[in-house]
Amino acid sequence: MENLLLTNIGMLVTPTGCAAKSGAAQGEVQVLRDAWVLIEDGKIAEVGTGRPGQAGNARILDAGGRLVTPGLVDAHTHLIFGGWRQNELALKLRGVPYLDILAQGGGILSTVTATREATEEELAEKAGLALEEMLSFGTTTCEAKSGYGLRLEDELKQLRAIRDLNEKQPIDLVPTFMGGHALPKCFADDREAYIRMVCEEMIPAVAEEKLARFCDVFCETGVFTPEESRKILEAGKKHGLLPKIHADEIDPIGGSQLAGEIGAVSAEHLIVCPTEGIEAMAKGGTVACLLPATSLYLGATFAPARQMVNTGVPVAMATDFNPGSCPCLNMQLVMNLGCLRYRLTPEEVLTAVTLNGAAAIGMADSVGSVEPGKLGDLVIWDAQDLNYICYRMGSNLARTVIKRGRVFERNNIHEN
Ligand code: IZC
Ligand code: ZN
Repeated sequence: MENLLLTNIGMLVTPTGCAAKSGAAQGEVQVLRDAWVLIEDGKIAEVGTGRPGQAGNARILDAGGRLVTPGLVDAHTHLIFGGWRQNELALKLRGVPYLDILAQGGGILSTVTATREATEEELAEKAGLALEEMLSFGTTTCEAKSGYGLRLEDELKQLRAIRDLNEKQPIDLVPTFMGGHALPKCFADDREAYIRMVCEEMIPAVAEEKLARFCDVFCETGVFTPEESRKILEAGKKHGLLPKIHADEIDPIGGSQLAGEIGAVSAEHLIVCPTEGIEAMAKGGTVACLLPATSLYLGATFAPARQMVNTGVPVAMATDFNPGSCPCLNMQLVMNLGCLRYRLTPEEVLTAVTLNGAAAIGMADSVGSVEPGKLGDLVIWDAQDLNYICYRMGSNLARTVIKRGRVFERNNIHEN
């Protein structure tokens, strides 16, 4: 693999360390001016300022005095699905709520039908296009959930598509099993039977084939109760799948409290998270993975991010890319909303979309900051400083994306 010396960095801004940052530390980032980064064998070998040492055989890339940050970590996506749901836009405009569309057999369940109809290759090909676009926006690591199969063979099909994609394209993918995403129609009269199937058939099979690192569940009114969610997450734990939970997205039914109690690695959404939930997460060491583009898309309120930071809960932010509540791949929009709607500072936002995102998916020891030993994942921005990328909106400011030392230029994101 070619080594790379990135020179003439006007400003290198990065959080530091291999663990999530909370409280005041979330806003404390390292700023190096006139910096350089040496990447060897896909990993960061050295970071310095002033004149770089010998480049050896490394290719030299001049950053032109621009801003450089770590590659962005999108810690929450429903990447693998068949079809889209543009038909729901008209329903939304008529005021039909998200959970009503689901209760009528639409929403997630319509994506389940389309996903069951697709082959593993078709799912991978479609998701591959999404990943190309994500890379062009600066995402270099991405979590990807199953949860549109809701029966063994189709959940495995989604997770195998993720495994295949992980080998075929540059973004590192972290797979999550989410058989607990919705109750399939045919189990409407026997919820317990479905939950038993998730716990006793799907989770063991997923673990056996090593297809996922995490187990996630949608704890929500009309979907899974906290008790049912606990059962699924405990079963996952028993098989080595670390717990994550969709909590307090629409109704505060106890998901965030459960997250803290069972030591979930992350809790997702948290739009209507109560104070007790925030305190439970702080105690349980749970990362709050906030999804502001979903709030925007649902016309909902925004999660109490400032209260979380003040209470010592590390805040991460991600896209929630999915065909229903957030068909968005752009982490730069997420950063805008982090400032404008959560009122976080650009520094807190940067930590949320890099190091804390990495911690939310168990990757903080290898990505999320620009430091020796971590992967050579960086973005050169069409910007002079961090404020600029949080302030501009609707453009793609990621000029060059570097993934494990490979260089991808914007304008059709070809490697060169
Ligand atoms: O397909 O609607 N919230 N799951 C929980 C989603 C949104 C994805 C979807
Ligand atoms: Zn989600």
